[in-house]
Amino acid sequence: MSRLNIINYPDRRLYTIAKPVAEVDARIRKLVADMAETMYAAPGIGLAATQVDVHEQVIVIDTSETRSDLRVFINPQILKAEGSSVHEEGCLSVPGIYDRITRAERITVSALNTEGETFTLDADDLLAVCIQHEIDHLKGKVFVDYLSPLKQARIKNKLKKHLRETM
Ligand code: K1U
Ligand code: ZN
Repeated sequence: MSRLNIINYPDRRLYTIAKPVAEVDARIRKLVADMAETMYAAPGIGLAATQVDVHEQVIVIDTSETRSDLRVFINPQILKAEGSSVHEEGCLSVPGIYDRITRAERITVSALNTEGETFTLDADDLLAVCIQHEIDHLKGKVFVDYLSPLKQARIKNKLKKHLRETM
């Protein structure tokens, strides 16, 4: 397994729309293993392939306390979305920035697993938030895009300043 480099906002590559995976093969399983290693090391509770500059529809998530419940979603699709709730979100591509985002409270998602089999999952709470956040990445959307232009400008300045200070 290898740790992958995570692209930082506002890199334009984060705005690429990911293509569906044509075949779940050894290459995709290696990508999943590398993404899981990268997510656990970061540490994060989710990671989309877009964030590691691979523009195919692959997501890994582990919202468990014990960090022992890896979930993999290949070609995910939200079949149903109900209610709305506000949750504080962060993003490994936007380090140090957290803000409140409104999303559907409960979702039903279908996807392929690492064997290429279709499954359907009902999700709520943090898992539902995380799945929606990661599917947004695959669509070329970052959570800060939901914030006001003023907040977005402040975040870009903060990240640029941080980059200057660490170079
Ligand atoms: O997509 C990402 O960048 C991962 C992101 C997922 C996420 C977090 C919170 C709400 C929605 C989506 C993160 O994992 S940010 C880091 C984080 O939240 C966390 C890290 C370690 C332990 C617990 C949480
Ligand atoms: Zn993110």
